[in-house]
Amino acid sequence: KPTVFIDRTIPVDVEAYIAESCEIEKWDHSEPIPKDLLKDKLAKADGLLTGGRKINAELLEQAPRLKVVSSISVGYNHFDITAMKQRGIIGTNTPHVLNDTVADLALALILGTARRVAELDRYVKEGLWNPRDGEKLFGKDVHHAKLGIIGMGRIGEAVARRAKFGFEMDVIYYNRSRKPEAEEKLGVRYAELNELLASTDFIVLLAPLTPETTRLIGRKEFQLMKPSSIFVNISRGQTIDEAALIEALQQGTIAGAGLDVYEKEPVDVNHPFLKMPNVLTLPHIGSATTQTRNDMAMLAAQNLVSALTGHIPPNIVEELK
Ligand code: 8YV
Repeated sequence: KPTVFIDRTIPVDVEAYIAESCEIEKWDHSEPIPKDLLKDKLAKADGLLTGGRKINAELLEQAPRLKVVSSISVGYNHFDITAMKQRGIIGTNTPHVLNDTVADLALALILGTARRVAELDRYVKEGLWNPRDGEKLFGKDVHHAKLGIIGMGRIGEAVARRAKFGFEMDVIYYNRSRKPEAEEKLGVRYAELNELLASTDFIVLLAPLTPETTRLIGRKEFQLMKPSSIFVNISRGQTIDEAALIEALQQGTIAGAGLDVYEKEPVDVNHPFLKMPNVLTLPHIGSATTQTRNDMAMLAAQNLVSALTGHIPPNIVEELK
């Protein structure tokens, strides 16, 4: 039987599924694994089931038997594609099963930031509510507003569907390539990035992290946005210039931000974002529901087992196909 190193806490039924055809070495996610133990487990591993561990040449050098890395994530920026390709190692991810859960959270960030939900929840709980507050409590309308989606992949389409049919928003998108089917079925319109940034009330960044999208949104892009606009990032922290976002928020270049991802995670307790009432800060919970994480773990296990039992896994990442 092939040996699999499970580098992540996974549901018992998923582990049982893997155990039907593989020997299992594991380490749960609660504590960082000691270096010498990681080395020992990698040395035995034909397959690796992981979350966000950096899969680079240094790690692969310690895993001479490795044939497949199966990530429990849709993003795979932690894969060093060149190093994996050089060693003929298959890399897989878990698309589709998390689309709706992540899209729901994107809408939560839009609504929560627009109507100041976290800020005003604290306000009530701190006993500050004054019936004469009036417009001090006002937020921004989401219904019928204009939404710009950067990255019209599967999750982007799920966000557009919610925005169009749930909140009657006018939705435009920017993407590396045009999406005529999405335009047809969802009634969304393509726009060049600068037009999208300058003309929308809400901007949601959903592009995967690649060399091309690293710091895609920086000072120039924030300065194109309307002063009343709200920026939402649910992709990766590195797709923006975080210092430029801090400056834009401090200078009122934009009205607010809803963030689930950061350049450094966990975000530092003294980070400026945590002191800004107009910034909603969530701890990278895009896919974090029980059902979705179980579905992701099972799909990752199916990718892993199929690769180790002579089949072609359904979700090999594009660059390693
Ligand atoms: C994972 C993520 O969903 O799926 C992704 O790309 O952003 C992550 O949140 C999570 O780490 C589960 O592995």
